[in-house]
Amino acid sequence: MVDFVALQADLTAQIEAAEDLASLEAVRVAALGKQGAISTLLKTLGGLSPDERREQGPLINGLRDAVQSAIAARKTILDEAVLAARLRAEAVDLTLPAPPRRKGGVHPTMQVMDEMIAIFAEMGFRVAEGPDIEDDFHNFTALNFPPKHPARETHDTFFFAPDETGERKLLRTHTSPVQVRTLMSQAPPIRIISPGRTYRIDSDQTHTPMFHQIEGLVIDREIHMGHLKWTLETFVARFFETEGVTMRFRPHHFPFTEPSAEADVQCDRSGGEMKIGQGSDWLEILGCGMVHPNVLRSCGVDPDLYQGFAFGMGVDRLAMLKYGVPDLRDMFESDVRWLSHYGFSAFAAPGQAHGLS
Ligand code: 2U9
Repeated sequence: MVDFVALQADLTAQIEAAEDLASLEAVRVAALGKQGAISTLLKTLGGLSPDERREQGPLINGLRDAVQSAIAARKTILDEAVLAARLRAEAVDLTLPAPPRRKGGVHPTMQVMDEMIAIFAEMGFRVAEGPDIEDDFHNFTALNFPPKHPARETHDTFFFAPDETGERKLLRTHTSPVQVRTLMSQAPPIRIISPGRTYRIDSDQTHTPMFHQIEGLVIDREIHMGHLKWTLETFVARFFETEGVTMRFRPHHFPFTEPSAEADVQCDRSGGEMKIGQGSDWLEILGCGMVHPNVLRSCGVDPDLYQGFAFGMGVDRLAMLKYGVPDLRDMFESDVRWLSHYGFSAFAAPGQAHGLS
């Protein structure tokens, strides 16, 4: 005769003693597996008489149910212990300092752009912006470019495929369309600068297909070249952080200004280092001129009532000059090691509170 009470007590003790899931599984197989003690007992039921079966059946089934429940209860405890151990092992101490990262920074072009904006803002200029994708009218025609001007040719300008109306949009080759849009939508007096990206099919040691410009425009009654000269000399002195600078204005030609000039700043290139405001060399830094009457007319402004001056400069080149970046192409490589060397802190934005650099 099987002692069910003793067998249940023995199996329950083994279940309680199982320290881990593998030991518990071994107890389960020994009791309930194919060859297990309880399974063997269940198989004997078939050979018993109906009376014996009626007596033995509930005892064996009761034993099986009790052992199954004990195993399930123990498994819950062991599962929880496994989870708790894993959580302990994988815990992350959020109070630890973050591992050091490679430092980025504000790109010299953007730093110089902000410096220029700060200087012109102090002089009463407002920032105007416009789209990078332009049309022929705003980029060329309104600016007095003759129909066959070389700058319109496909080798200088990125043109899009013609749309359904046959119009070819383009990537602006200068930020001048911003001034055109301002002139067409606002009445003078106007005093704006337009910083932004510009595009030309040009790629060599000193040119990149995308570059940054700041242009300026002043329109009012009785504006003359004296205003232009004072504005640019004041800007250049502040930008290069020198007391006074000598500038040289050389006659030039632009379709949109008349007269036009290129402006150089006095510098000293001897000794390997460029010094602005002294020496006997000249450095070209910008172009400028009095707005052409045709441009004013194209934009709906009466040139007999209003005049103005305009100027334009390349920001990337001025950033290289001011901060000693030797190679233009590095400016566009997005190399974070380069940026950690030449970049600026995002907390040192140029302005009245900080100074310029
Ligand atoms: C309007 C009227 C006049 C914008 C001007 C320049 C002179 C100039 C170049 C400098 C270096 C471009 O980046 S660069 O290659 N720009 O020399 N730009 S005057 O004249 C305007 C613009 C808009 C309505």
